[in-house]
Amino acid sequence: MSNQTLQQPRRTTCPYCGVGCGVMATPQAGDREADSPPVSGDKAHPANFGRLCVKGSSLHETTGSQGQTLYPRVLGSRVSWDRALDEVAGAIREAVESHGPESVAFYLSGQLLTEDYYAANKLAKGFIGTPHVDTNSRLCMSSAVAAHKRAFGEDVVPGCYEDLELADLLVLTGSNAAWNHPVLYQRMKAADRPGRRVVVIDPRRTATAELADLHLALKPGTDTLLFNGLLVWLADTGALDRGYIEKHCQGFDEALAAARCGAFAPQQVARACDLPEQDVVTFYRWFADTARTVTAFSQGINQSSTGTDKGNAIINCHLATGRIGRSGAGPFSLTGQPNAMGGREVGGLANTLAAHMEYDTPGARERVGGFWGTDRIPRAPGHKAVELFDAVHRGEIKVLWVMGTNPAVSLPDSSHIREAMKHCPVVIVSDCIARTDTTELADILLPAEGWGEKDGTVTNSERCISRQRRFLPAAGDARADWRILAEVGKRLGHGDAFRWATAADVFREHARLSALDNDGARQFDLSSLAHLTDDQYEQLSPVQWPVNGKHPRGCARLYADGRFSTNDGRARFVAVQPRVPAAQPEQAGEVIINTGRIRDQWHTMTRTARSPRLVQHRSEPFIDLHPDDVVHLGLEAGGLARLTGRNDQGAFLGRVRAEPGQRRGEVFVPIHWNGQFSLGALASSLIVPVTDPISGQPESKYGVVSVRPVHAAWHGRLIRPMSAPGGWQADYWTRVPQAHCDAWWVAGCQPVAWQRQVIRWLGGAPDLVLEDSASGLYRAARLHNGRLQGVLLVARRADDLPDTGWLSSLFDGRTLSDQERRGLLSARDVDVADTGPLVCSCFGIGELQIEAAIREGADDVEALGHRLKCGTNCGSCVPELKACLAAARAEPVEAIP
Ligand SMILES: Nc1nc2c(c(=O)[nH]1)N[C@H]1C(S)=C(S)[C@@H](COP(=O)(O)OP(=O)(O)OC[C@H]3O[C@@H](n4cnc5c(=O)[nH]c(N)nc54)[C@H](O)[C@@H]3O)O[C@H]1N2
Ligand SMILES: Nc1nc2c(c(=O)[nH]1)N[C@H]1C(S)=C(S)[C@@H](COP(=O)(O)OP(=O)(O)OC[C@H]3O[C@@H](n4cnc5c(=O)[nH]c(N)nc54)[C@H](O)[C@@H]3O)O[C@H]1N2
Ligand code: SF4
Ligand SMILES: [Mo]
Repeated sequence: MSNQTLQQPRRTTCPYCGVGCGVMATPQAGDREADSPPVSGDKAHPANFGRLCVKGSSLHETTGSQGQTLYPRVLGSRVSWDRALDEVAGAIREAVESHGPESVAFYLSGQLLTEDYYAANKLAKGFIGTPHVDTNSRLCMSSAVAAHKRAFGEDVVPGCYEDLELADLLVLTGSNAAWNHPVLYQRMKAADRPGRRVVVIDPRRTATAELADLHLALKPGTDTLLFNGLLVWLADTGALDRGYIEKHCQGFDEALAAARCGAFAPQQVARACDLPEQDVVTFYRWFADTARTVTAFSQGINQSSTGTDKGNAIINCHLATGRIGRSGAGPFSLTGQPNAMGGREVGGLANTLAAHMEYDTPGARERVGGFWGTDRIPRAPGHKAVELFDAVHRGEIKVLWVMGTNPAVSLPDSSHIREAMKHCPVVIVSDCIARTDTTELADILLPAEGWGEKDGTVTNSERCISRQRRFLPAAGDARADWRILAEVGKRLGHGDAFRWATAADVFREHARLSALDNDGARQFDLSSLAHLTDDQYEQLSPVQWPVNGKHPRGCARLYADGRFSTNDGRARFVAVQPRVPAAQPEQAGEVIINTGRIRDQWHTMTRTARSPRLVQHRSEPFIDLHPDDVVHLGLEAGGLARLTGRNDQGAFLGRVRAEPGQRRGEVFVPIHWNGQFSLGALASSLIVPVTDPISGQPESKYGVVSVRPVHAAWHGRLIRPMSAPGGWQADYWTRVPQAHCDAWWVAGCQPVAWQRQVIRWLGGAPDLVLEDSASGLYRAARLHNGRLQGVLLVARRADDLPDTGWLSSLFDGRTLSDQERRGLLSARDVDVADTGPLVCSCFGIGELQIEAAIREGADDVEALGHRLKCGTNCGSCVPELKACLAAARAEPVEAIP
């Protein structure tokens, strides 16, 4: 056994969602291209107790250095670090001298570690003196942040994960936790017991709704109406906690009066939200009757032009019933990114200063300036993300440094964003992945260390700080983001302020700042961690802030004593007037667009698409519509359609899926595909930059678009070795990365003379061809020295194309056997059975296997799990297993002859 395999696994934290699961990973000394051993869940971590979802358990498939940013580049050419850092510092210095500090801007990310984030905030606000530092958390959490601040006086999530298990009523609104916070969802599910109820509020019937006793498929954007109605119901049915309201809160009468201004009786609410009245009443009754209620909310609440009000309408109901900071009770904002919370702690948002101190907190500017040793801190907040890129577009920003985010894909109105970056004199991009839609726009590209290569901390949704630990050597010359920032700080003449040797040094400074003059006014206080030794930092166990004299081991629930972070210690009710999105469909063919996530991809796919396992669950961009809409809009399930925005801004081309869980007149599209993976399937290109007036968060969940069928004359699959040259063209394509090759799903609107064109597609003349022009079938394969160089499969209908999993496996460089050659054009090993489309990613179980098991008597999910193991790891395919079972029940089992 080699030394390598004898290495002890290291504890680290998953770099994806805000659940923040602990991961065990085995160090790789030297040769990182060797197959990394699979990661596993950390049984000791309080977020997951050993569980991982499919994204977490595929992490080892995403760490190879192929495709990573290896070296710094200036205008495309590889340069030394010295040169790159000189260029960055030089550009910043010049911009500040010629145009003032406000001509420099930073756009950061909730995927940076706290140490990176702290360094960026300190360099920008403290030493360059620009207020224009914002982050992708603006698109994600800023409405929740603003709601917390309005209600509690500080951005605090009062509860913890255990509350989601203890709650007797669990309300999940605007959250598809089954797919987006899977391990937490599994915890909620495992906590199921008689009497526990779950309400899911989401216009779509999602996988999460499987857990629901009541699903409220409300009209998009109407959450405030629903919760305002609830507040009135609570008041009118004697369900208020008057004592709590009087002792610990302010502003109740105004909030109630505001709620009474709109539609508030269940019947009116039902009409306005487009829900059955009985369902509204049931929800209100359950809420009124259940002391232990948690309302968990996510992007269906935050990503709205009224996101902050939606958040406060929810919090109002919890304050009114005194259900906050108690076990099993509270409003619970589910954070998206792994370190969205850490970024909020350091002050990464443009409107905050540092360590939960605001620009307008009396004395804060001077206090932070004194601590950092600077007098350059700006006086007022800077631009929020959408405004920031508008300023870039207007030419006001001369140097833009984008770090750990892909704004060309994720910000609304992506063509405007791309134009802004193209025209910006100097765009610096730090990313661990070389080719993204944003790195393509970089003048200076900096290789950042990625997960596994870097050291630091992240804070999850329940305020739990965990260590991310290095277990891989850096790819190429990559460096940690905080180091890059510190080097630039030094070059700008601020050596003293950036003299950190390790991530531990940065963390201690961050912890000391949180403690500075903190007499309990700010809950965010890490004073007990300010003097960790290097060793203690290395060993740091997960801990929930605050971590201070009062709570030396951290604290699970805050505000239990009813004392909030406001000046007078009272929470604030916020009077909210319901507003609904302004744009409405008017013309025939117009529908409401909703955008969001799928189970197995992470955002812009830079990392998750590197795992062949993760591209199988949904392999191409899709458009979900109600089956009735598919018919009356003249579409075809399995066919293609194009969405276009008003004024022809943006477009989305994807596969139509008839989805009974969609409301009529509304489509859902995934946010993940972008220029690296598809032709024109950029959801954000269809989102107009309407933002919440308080938080500045874009309304990414809502827009009006037209939908039209795209009539394809043919559909195809092209499989080529990785990075094979192109030369072919199609009206539709999506790249489906495989382990040893690339698969392209393609379609065209005009017939193609394949005999002539095939050379372009396969990079040479085919060796095997099968053609049936009557049925539109064409199949060809090319070999070189017995090795496969390309396969092209074409059919008139997409449904007639075979699964290509087996073909893809033949590109591993082997010389094909006769049997394999014989199977090429039928796309399957002639001796092995086809398993059908993948359902369970964890165990690689396909639909045909599941159907066979059902025929053999497996009659529920447990029985399927018993036989095939499907659904027994992360559990996120359970809804699909249920659908297979339901479909089988609906079919006549066997006709008796
Ligand atoms: N697999 C996966 N997991 C992820 C991520 C990922 O990219 N992939 N990203 C992470 C990040 S950063 C985030 S922010 C979270 C997001 O996690 P979620 O918020 O759960 O994710 P979304 O799919 O964006 O949106 C949630 C739901 O809001 C619903 N919705 C839309 N409009 C409304 C409305 O008006 N009212 C209500 N009540 N609901 C509405 C949508 O139909 C959708 O089902 O996920 C995290 N986890
Ligand atoms: N229409 C629509 N738009 C949305 C949303 C939506 O629901 N609908 N959701 C919004 C939300 S909630 C979010 S969070 C955003 C997410 O959107 P983005 O932040 O743009 O998406 P990611 O793909 O996560 O981009 C992260 C980038 O950082 C890189 N990276 C990873 N680790 C590191 C590191 O340690 N250092 C550096 N320097 N780089 C690193 C990755 O390779 C990747 O390129 O999208 C938002 N946009
Ligand atoms: S639930 Fe989130 S944090 Fe946990 S393994 Fe999955 S993606 Fe990672
Ligand atoms: Mo997010």
